[in-house]
Order: sequence, then C-alpha cells, then structure tokens
Amino acid sequence: MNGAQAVVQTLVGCGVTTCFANPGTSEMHFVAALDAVPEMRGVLCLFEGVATGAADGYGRMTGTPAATLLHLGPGLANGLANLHNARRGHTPLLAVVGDHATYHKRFDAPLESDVDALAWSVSGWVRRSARSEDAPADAVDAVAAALRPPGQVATLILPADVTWTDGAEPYVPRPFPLRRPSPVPDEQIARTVDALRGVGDAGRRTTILLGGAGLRRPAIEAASRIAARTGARVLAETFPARHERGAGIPNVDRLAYLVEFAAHQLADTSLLILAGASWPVSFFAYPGKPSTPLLPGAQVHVLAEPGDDVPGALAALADLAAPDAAPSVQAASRPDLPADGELTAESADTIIGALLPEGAIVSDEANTSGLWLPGATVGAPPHDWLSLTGGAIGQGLPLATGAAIACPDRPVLALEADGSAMYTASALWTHAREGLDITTVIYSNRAYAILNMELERTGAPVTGTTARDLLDLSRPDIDFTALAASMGVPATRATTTAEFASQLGRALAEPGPHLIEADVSPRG
Ligand SMILES: Cc1ncc(C[n+]2csc(CCOP(=O)(O)OP(=O)(O)O)c2C)c(N)n1
Repeated sequence: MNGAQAVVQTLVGCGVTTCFANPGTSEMHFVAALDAVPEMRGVLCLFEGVATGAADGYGRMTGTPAATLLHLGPGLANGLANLHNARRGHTPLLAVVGDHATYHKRFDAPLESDVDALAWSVSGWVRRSARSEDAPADAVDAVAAALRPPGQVATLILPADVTWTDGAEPYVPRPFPLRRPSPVPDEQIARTVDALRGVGDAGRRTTILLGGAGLRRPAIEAASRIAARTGARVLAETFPARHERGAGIPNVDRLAYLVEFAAHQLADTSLLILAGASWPVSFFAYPGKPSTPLLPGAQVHVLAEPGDDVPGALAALADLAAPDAAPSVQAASRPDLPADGELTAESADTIIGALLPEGAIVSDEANTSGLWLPGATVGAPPHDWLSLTGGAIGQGLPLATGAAIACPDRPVLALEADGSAMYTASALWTHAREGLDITTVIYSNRAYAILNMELERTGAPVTGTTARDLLDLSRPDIDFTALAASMGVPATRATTTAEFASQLGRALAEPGPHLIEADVSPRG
C-alpha cells in the first residue's frame, strides 16, 4: 500500500469517514486513494473556505472530525478564516494539507510556502509526516488531537512522496487513545455552592454564563434547576457553536453582541459563574467604551473550563444547590404569520419562527437581519442553532453543507446575509451536487449594514461618499436567484410576506436544496 491509501484506511478505521476536498497535483495520490477506500466519502468543494467551513459544520453536529484535503500553503490559506471559526468553536477537525515532495522543497517551486506557520495560526496540533510508513500513526495522532477536549483543529501535512511511496500499513490502535473531558473536582463544585450562597444582597445577582457543551440540553436543564432554586440568571455566550433550544428546553438568552447591551444585561451581576464559556469581552474596542461588559469589581468564578466535563459539573452543582428543583422549560409557541405586506427583515424572521420545522439545524449568518430570530423561534419545536463563533464571515453556507452531510435526516436552514453569502457562494454548488436538504434564505438588504452602524459607533470622521460606497452592495444588485440557478439550486425571490411564507413553506416541504432571496432592502 502507498502512504495515501494507508492514511485513508487508517482515518476510516478511526471514524473519519468524510473528506471535504479541494485538491491539487500534490494531493493526487490521496485523491486516488479515495477509490481504493470507498468508505471515505469525498465531497468536492469549489473553494477551500467551503471545505473548512463544511468540516466545521460536520464536527459541530457529530462531535467527530471530518477531514479536509487542501492544496499546500495557498489552499490552506484560502481555508483559514473558517478554520479560525472552527478554532473558536472548539470543533474537532482534521485539516489534511498536501505539500511538495520532501526532496522538491529546496527548489523553491512556485507553490512553496511556509505551510507549518499558516497551520499553527489556527491549529492546536500540527505534524508533517516524514516517511510513508510513519504516516498512518501520524494520522491516528492527528485524529486523537482533534478530539482532545473540547475539540480543536489538528493539521496533518502530507508531502507528495510520503503519499506515493509504497510500504505503509493501516494502523488503528485498540483501544483508540481518546481523552475524555476532565471531571470537575468535588472541591470546585463545593466552592461554587459557597460562591452562590455568598451572593444574595439586595440588588446583587449571580449570572451563570454557559458555553460549549454547556449549551446542550442536559446542561441547560441543570443550569435552569440552579436558577430556579437560587435566583441566578442563566445566559449563553454570544456566539455558541451549537445551542439546543426550542419548546420543552429551558430558554437561555444570549449575551448581546454590542457591549452596551451586554453591560445592561450584566448591570446587576456581582458574581459571574463560567460554565464552558470564556470571560465576556467586547467584540471590538471603541473610543471611550469598556473592553468588558462586566462591572468593575464583579467576581468571576470558573466552574468548568471548555475542556472540562461541563454538563457533569452543572449536574453536580444542581444536585447540591438545587436538589429538588425542576427546570423551567420553554412552552411551545409560534408567532402568527404576518398579514400580507412588504417583506422586511423583521417579518421574514417572524415567518421563519412560524414555519421552523422540528429537528431543524439553523446555520445563522443573518447578521443584522437576524435581530428578531431569537424571539421568533424561542418556542418553535426543538432545534439546533449554529452561530458565527469567530466573527469571520463567509461561514454560513459551508457550515450548512457539513451539517446536512452529518445529519441527512434533519432539515437544515441556512440564514444568510447577502454580503456574507458572497464570500463562499460556491457552497451552493456542493448543496446541489450532494443533493443536500438545505433551504437557504438570503436576506438581501444590499448593504454591509452592520458596518454602516459600526462606522457611526467608532466615530470615524466621514467627509464624503466614498466611505458609504464601500459599505453598499448595490450598483449592480446581486441576483441571487440567477446565481443559485447557475449552480443547480432551484431559487425564487420574495418581496412580500405572503410570497416569502409560501416559498419558504414549499422549500421546507420539498427535499433537496432551495434558495429564497428575501428582498429586505430599504424601499422608498
Ligand atoms: C472574514 C471577514 N472579513 C470581513 C469582515 C468584516 N465585516 C464584518 S460584518 C461585514 C459585512 C456584513 O454584511 P452582510 O453579511 O451583508 O450583513 P449585514 O451587515 O448587511 O446584516 C464585514 C465585511 C469579517 N467580519 N470577516
């Protein structure tokens, strides 16, 4: 067997069965190995940012890594932004990157670059295989590293001659060297109980901030029990990788994106308990505004780090602090369909809340147009919400791709702002090629709307029209229905609430990919 065949066989043996690929010449033996090992599903992505974002979506939904196949430094560089989002979301992900043959590197051929440096910028583990016979064991270490709690990007660099040289054997250790999340020590739980008891004076409050595995149903239920008994408030980190929500699950509001709003949410918080979440910080600095929404002097207590057993810690805390309390679950409720009229972001969000199917996976990159989504969907049937973990836009359509491949029996809804959609629009081609059940809604407001707001907030002096022009997506208007149709995704445009409701209902009822361009541009 050559190195590539042995690596692919090894990956399959380790449970890595999907590879999102955009290959080149140095990866041809890896590509050929996919024929030799049919258990590995190869998915062609037409841009590396689609491949990396899809692997992120897959990892978020399965908890196991998908592989990417990327072409040397430039291919990896094209995929970096979505690897950055995966890093922020603690997604288990295996980035396989091809490189020049070992003996060819010194010739400094045109595609030569510092692959390792690029890889380290987003990976918690990087290794370059030196010999074909070592590559399978390297692949095992890579998968184990990707799965190391709470999950991370592991990059395996495969020089071309390592993949083509014979003499390699697949290698799958039994048992697989899997690390489990660290249990939180009893003393730490007991200290948290004490901390909870210490707060309670008038006007002072405890907030439990959930993140990572803390936003899955059992953990949310435990946090809700604690809240019911102690009066603590429960909030979710601002951009969770995966948040289970909807009817029957306790509702957890997210900490706001804008630091002023987040500060308002935390205004009476004197104790913040972190359970799988990081310390809250402002997304950006602004002249004269604070970098954290926490009050000066507020105490921060870490119950569980992201790599700890966060649900276990919350359950243990609930058993001590609230032994007989029940979680307060969200009642089923849906907004009514709005009366017919002009479509706006708000009415589109309301319609999505009215129609969201049970078990849906929502890839949310709606940005400013999604302001009304949390309220509109709070009592919808149970669903998963995936958000923009690292702030690097262009994630939503790829993420939906990976989620749909991970969960073929669940409907996927990609809610996309138009500017963000254009970064990785070629994901639509993969939606069609793979026949994925993804309904994409494009909120076409023909602007980088959030940056119009940020222009004001930063106080940058605007003296002419050029600045605003750089934030405007008209002239020409983008025709998303033609764009989608050109890549094999049936598409419609809605300008009224009635059109949007009927098009969304139809798209959700029919299997396969669909796109609806929701015209929410300001009129008049
Ligand atoms: C990779 C990357 N490039 C650029 C940005 C800066 N940025 C933040 S929001 C934004 C525009 C968003 O526009 P759109 O997706 O249409 O959403 P809207 O603001 O209109 O709701 C840009 C360019 C970013 N966050 N990430």
